Amino acid sequence: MKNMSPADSTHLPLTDKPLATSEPDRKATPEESRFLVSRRAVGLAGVLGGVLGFNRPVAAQASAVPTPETPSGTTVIPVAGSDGVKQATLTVQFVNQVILSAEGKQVVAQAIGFAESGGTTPGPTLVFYEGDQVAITVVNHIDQPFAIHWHGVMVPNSQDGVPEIGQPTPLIPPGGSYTYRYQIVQPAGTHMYHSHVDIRTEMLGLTGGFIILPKNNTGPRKYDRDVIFWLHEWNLPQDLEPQIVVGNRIMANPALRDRPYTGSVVDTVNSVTAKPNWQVMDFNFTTMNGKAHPSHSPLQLRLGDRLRVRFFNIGMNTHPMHFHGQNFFHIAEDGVDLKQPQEMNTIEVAPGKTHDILITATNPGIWPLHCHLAHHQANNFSSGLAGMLFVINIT
Ligand SMILES: [Cu+2]
Repeated sequence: MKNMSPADSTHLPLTDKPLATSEPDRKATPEESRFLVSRRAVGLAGVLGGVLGFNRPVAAQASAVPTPETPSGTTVIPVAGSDGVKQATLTVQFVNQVILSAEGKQVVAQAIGFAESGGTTPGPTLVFYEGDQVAITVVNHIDQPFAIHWHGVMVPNSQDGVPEIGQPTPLIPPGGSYTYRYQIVQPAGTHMYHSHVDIRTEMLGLTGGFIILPKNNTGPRKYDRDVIFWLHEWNLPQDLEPQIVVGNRIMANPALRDRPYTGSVVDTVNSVTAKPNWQVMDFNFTTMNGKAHPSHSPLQLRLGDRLRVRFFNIGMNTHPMHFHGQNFFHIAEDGVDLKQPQEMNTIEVAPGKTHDILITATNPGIWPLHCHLAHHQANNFSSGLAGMLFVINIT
């Protein structure tokens, strides 16, 4: 984007022109000034925050590609062997996933996870680079066969992971393993991996993120931090008494009506360890990277930081993810950069989709990034704010 007019200045963080500098006390460029004063909907605090943010480096080095982070999870950057092939291993096993740990209570889902992510789901976020030759060995330690589908990744038919339709792709038996081999032939972007055999396996957690990074940070979208948020839904049996039951569906908990609001995030949640029921739509727990609020630690940002957020959804519901305090830019969908990034504050993440957004921290404060479905802002319909919510603290 050359010869940019002031009207275009809200899109400045997405231009090819590097904004980054490591000079600690430099003056803002005219373009940066236009961007900051043109920010809408952030209020005076946001504008002031943006001005203050000038005095901090936007990115340490313009050429560095930040390593994706997986809050409460694991990121794996495979290393090339002597043959130049990047190698990774995914060991699939039954796990006890602690999706909520707060106020002395634990909610544990008997799920499917990965040894490499410490026995949790989602699995480790795999990070490759454009052009990489990859070899990913998948080991089956559960009691049923499955195959891994590389969702959005352009692989040969034999590596696609859907044997039930006759693809020449292997079914990995219990106790067996298979090494998927292919070359990354597409540009950098955000993708997924998940089981494509027996829907139970993917609903119970046989999933993970797959990110292709550019070899050099020469693209138009500079950022300092890169985080992934895997969106997941769970139905777990919970002791809700008294409750209103219509058919077999819990409609409300009348205890909440007659009790003053306590603000407790787990006030109707008991400790439980159970198999999730994958056959229903009334999920009572929702998680980001396998944990429900308030089990996460807040993400800390400094004014001026540019945060790339990658959303993943392979579940049953679309999650309208909303951020408070300032807008963000939608920069990519299904791993493909948008030609015209869109400024917004809520993005719908439908099943099967990945979306990338860019948040430039201009408004100091403690802000929630959360799903806007009401039930997904609670743990088991409790009154406190919880569920699919992550706190971002901008200082
Ligand atoms: Cu949701």
